[in-house]
Amino acid sequence: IFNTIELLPPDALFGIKQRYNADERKDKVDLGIGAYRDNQGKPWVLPSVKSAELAIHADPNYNHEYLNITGLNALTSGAANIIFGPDSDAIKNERIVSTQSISGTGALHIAAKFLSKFFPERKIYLSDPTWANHQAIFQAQGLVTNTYPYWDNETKSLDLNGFERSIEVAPEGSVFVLHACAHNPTGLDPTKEQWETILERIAYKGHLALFDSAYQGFASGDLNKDAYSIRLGVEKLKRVAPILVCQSFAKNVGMYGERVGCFHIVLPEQDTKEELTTVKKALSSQLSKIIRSEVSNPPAYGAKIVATILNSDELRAQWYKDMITMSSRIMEMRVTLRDRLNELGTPGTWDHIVEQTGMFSFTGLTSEMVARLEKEHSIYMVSSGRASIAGLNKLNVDRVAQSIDEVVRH
Ligand code: PLP
Ligand code: TYF
Repeated sequence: IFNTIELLPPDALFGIKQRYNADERKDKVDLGIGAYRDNQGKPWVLPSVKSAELAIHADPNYNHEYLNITGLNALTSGAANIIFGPDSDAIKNERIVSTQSISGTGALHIAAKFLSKFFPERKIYLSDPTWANHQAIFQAQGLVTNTYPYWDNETKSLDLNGFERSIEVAPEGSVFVLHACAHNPTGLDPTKEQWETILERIAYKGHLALFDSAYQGFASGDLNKDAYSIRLGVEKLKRVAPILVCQSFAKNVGMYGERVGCFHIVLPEQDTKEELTTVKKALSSQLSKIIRSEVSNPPAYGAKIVATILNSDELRAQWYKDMITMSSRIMEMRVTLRDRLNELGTPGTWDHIVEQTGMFSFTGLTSEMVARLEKEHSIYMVSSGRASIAGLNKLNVDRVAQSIDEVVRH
């Protein structure tokens, strides 16, 4: 009975990784999947993580018991503190319901399940382009997805007019999925002024804002700076509508495979304390029900590591340094690649590589150029021209620049 089941093509991103792994050329370069690499091209365990692991194992009560359905409280509260900020009015007034999730993807999945259960008619608006998994996660729950203009290919900048027009014409109460910072795949974020406009329009039209935060602190090295859009959203919508936040610790703590994340619902101000308590209890019970039938309870080990860091002044200070190590190395590689291309006189302009932020650069290379980089130069990136800058290092950046120069010219 299974013999007629259709074969699907490999996942585009993981397919790149497979081809890269199978490539026997010695000087191959992986600019595909977004994962941080050090200057030797190796995965990096953050020093703050190593210290937290030592502390966890030294605890005489160390064990592998189940967590609660909603996860480790020390994680969810610490996570809310860093994302909403120590002075957050929403935290002080206890307007937030939080639960642990299977990293950022799991948080998006909880959001999608929740929306499909209570608001199945609402359309989900995704940026064009966006992280490939967004569409799949929402559509898998039967939700209808739409796109809003984001990247203007001509100017390599934000299509704010197109974005605003989508907010204007979307049916009231639509869900706008917003990349909190370090937009994947373009590396292009709205400016502070543009965020003001976007969030004011969303509030005015009574839409729901869903922030996807996968790069807080990883993008700029500064947790506060990278949470600007979310905190502004919480402020602008506090009398209007709830905000959904999907928070990943894959990149900023390097917890990729440990699957540490949180899902938060920030409620608007309520008329009475009783009302707030009632709605929070109801939401928490519903999120628990979703999680119980799917994963029963979230994974513990990575959650303990991140919670240990978030709740220790000393480890938090080390973590801030670690994020600066990662973000500044990436920035240095952006500058080096741009400079090399300029020195080579490679046709085109390359400043956007430096202006973009986070893990990725939307290089502007065509899919044909990307295919030639892979075939002729053993350099792997996404066919859209997205390069994971973290895959560049001092040893390979010159060769990458020369190879780009070659495929652009010929
Ligand atoms: N959202 C975006 C835009 C991402 O780029 C990522 C990871 O790359 C995620 C969410 C979530 O990833 P994870 O499930 O590994 O936390
Ligand atoms: O966009 C990328 O390259 C990565 C892909 O759990 C990815 O972020 C994202 C999440 C994940 C595994 C791979």
